[in-house]
Amino acid sequence: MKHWQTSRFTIDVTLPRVMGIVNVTPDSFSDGGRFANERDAIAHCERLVAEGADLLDIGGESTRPGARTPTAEEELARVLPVLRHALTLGVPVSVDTSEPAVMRAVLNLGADIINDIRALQRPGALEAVAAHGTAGVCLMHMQGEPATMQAAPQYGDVLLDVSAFLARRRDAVLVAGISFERVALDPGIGFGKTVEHNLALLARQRELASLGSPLLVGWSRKSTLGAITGRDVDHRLPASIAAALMAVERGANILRVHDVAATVDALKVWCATITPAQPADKP
Ligand code: 7PM
Repeated sequence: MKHWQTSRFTIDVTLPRVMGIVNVTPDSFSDGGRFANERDAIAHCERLVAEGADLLDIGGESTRPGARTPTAEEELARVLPVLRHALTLGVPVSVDTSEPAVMRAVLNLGADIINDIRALQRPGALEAVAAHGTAGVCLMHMQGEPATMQAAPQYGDVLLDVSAFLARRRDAVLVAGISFERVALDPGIGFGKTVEHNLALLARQRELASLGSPLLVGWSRKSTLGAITGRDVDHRLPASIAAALMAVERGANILRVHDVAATVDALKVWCATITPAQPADKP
């Protein structure tokens, strides 16, 4: 059984899993303050689990170009109340962070997974996860930093470059004492990549799946889908579903999505076509 080991859960990824996105970044124009956002985020966690999310991913640092980097205290003030509630919902919970102080605090509270778009490259991040001892980790590829990464992304061969980076970061994590079964890898769709780079990563995603770790991918509502369809971010659900199914067909194990119910339905159709082996195939 292929699996992803996390603090409280062993996630069976024999069949594709759905990770629901919970955003707790502040809306700088709403003066409703933290508490309205907090209540909304908690309600959103419950809704995603009811819709069939296998995992929740809580994020408190906006990766939008130009967004100001919050302090660890600000990030924790947003994330902790939502995390505390999410941990009662019966599914593994990951926290999207690159900051070692945030990692330590959320792991202390019981977060199952650290999802780091910087692949534990900040000083102290590797050590923070290693010291905890049982948490899962998702290592994502990004070229550059969110503020500037889309300026002029360049690769030799994007598949080979991303694959080599992920293999190298996984090695670093193993050397730090985090076991192989606790690591998932992610090509980082949209993070320092052109439309063509992102599409190559989907077309040749098998090469990433062959690294042997659970493969997590996020195509949900991303701008490449906007470039292909001409749709703005609120009208990218059909495109997101198409990309999600193609990713699964090419070996993705976990889909990071906004629209859980629709993705779960699409995966039910996909699963119905692949399992079990047809009686006629048996001797
Ligand atoms: C602005 C730009 C807002 C980008 C939000 C985003 C991924 C992730 C994100 C992903 C993993 C989004 C992204 N994307 N973590 N965090 N993989 N592991 O569209 O693809 O959700 S944030």
